[in-house]
Amino acid sequence: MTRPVLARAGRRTNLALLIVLAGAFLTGWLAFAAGTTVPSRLATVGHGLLGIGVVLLVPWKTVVVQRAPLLRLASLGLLAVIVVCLLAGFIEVFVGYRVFAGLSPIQVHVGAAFVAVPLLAVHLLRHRRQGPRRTDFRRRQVLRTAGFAVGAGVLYAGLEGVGHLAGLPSARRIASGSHRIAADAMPATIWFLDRVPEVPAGHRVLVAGVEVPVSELAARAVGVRARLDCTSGWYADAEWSGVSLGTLIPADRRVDASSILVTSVTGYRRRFPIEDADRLWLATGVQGRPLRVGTGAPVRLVVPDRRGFWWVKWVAAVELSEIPAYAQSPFPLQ
Ligand SMILES: Nc1nc2c(c(=O)[nH]1)N[C@H]1C(S)=C(S)[C@@H](COP(=O)(O)O)O[C@H]1N2
Ligand SMILES: [Mo]
Repeated sequence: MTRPVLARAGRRTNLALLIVLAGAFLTGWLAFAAGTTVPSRLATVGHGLLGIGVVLLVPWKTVVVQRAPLLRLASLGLLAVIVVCLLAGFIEVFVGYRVFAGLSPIQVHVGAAFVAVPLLAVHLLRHRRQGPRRTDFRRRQVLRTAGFAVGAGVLYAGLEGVGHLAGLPSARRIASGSHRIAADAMPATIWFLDRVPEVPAGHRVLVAGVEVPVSELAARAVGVRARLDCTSGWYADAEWSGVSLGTLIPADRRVDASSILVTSVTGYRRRFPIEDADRLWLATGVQGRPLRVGTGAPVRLVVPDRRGFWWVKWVAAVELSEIPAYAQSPFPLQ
């Protein structure tokens, strides 16, 4: 027996779930891309609302699943990874940054989302004939959708309220969703497939065609306060010692360039708009000490207002280029 409100579960439930999942996937990436408060907040709040939207659709989807004549393996797999993804997401928000078996909740969350994509593709191919119909845009449907959105908003606000009252880590997370750790506790972090290299003593960085010894960079360094906000769920405020690229590369040499390409000895690279030169720092120390091997020794980039994956470690070269900064993968590939 199905309760009356759930009796209408069907094509529209599936469609709503698809839209909410696609939106969650997109806002998740946007949250990783954003570096400053307002875009970060918009992306993470949107992501949270959509995640709650998935949970709210569970009763209806359960009815749909119960009616299905046959459950395919890909569909069951999809269900399992979405459950893991949601659980990891809520753990990230309410429990905070923890490392279980070498993985943080966000890493499990993102990993599960990745696995979900091909499974969802198979599932959608099997259930193709469920597209929108003109009747979906009738007043009653629009009102139902609005009611659903309000429900997600109320639940979101309620969960935030509970977090505040109970003093949970969720109440202290910043706009990007990251949780604070002490500067001395910053974990050496690899974006994806990169490896910690061996950088020989006497390393020199090629800065716009000029070889600069690390000792010279260290001698010219000034203090820079910056927040390293990693996409794996933590951030740390620290005092770095570095020299800005604006100081190292005279303005007249920058006039014809569109971007600055910073490459690691590992090949890991990021490209920045030329206007950012004064906000890119070649750092040789942090908190009054030289860098450690895992965290970029002898020299790494410090980029206030950009997420951690922009902070190229073990810098080999800084090049001026005519290629615009947007002509690169939005996220590193190694
Ligand atoms: N060469 C290189 N630089 C890199 C990475 C990497 O994998 N390779 N990871 C980035 C990421 S994702 C972050 S969060 C910071 C982490 O810096 P840390 O190891 O000092 O905490 O370095 C960035 N710089
Ligand atoms: Mo990161």
